[in-house]
Amino acid sequence: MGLRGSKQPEVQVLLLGLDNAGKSTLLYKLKHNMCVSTVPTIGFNVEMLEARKNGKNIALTVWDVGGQRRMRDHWPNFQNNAAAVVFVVDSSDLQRLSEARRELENTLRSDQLRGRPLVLLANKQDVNGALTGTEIKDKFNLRRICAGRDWFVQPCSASTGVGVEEAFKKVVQMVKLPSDSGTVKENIKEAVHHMRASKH
Ligand code: G3D
Ligand code: MG
Repeated sequence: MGLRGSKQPEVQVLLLGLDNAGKSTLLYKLKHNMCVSTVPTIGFNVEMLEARKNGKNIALTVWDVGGQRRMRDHWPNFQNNAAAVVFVVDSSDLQRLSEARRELENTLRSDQLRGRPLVLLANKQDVNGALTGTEIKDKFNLRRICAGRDWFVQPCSASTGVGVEEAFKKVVQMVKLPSDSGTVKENIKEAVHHMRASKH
């Protein structure tokens, strides 16, 4: 059973990236197709999105667990059941590119995420001077750090919406449906409990 009691296959997607990369903006754009003004995420945002894959309706639960430094320690709690990783990069913030790259490399090193597909979003393409998707791909040395998994780079702008739909479609195309999602709910409950507890 899914989180809302539905029987459709449910896959977990981790939305990661440094703070200010545009994760929350992207999530709300996807969910509501509108721009809302975001505040830095403390804790996490989660949205369930519907999609079709292999002729079935599926539910994608997208976890935006907050990119702030102190939240990054919690990322592993969400990695257990992740079917895919979406990593958002602020392509206009050249000063933090290497920090973003390091963070991505660390994430991909996780055993729990082994072989999971990665969609890298080269966000903020609407900003003058933003690096292109190809430039980010090269700077991040993606071909090397993504050996052994499917990966794809999608340029986008979470605020204008350009490229956002394409990114979502790519994620749907790349995720593998879980053969058994029975334990997913329990693990999520546990992670949420842990996050709540650690806020106090
Ligand atoms: P985060 O959730 O990754 O921390 P947010 O990032 O979604 O909160 O976005 C951080 C800031 O970047 C926000 O600006 C948001 O409007 C802006 N932003 C997100 N995506 C884009 C984009 O594609 N283009 C541009 N130009 N800005 C974007 P504020 O000013 O509200 O802090
Ligand atoms: Mg946020």
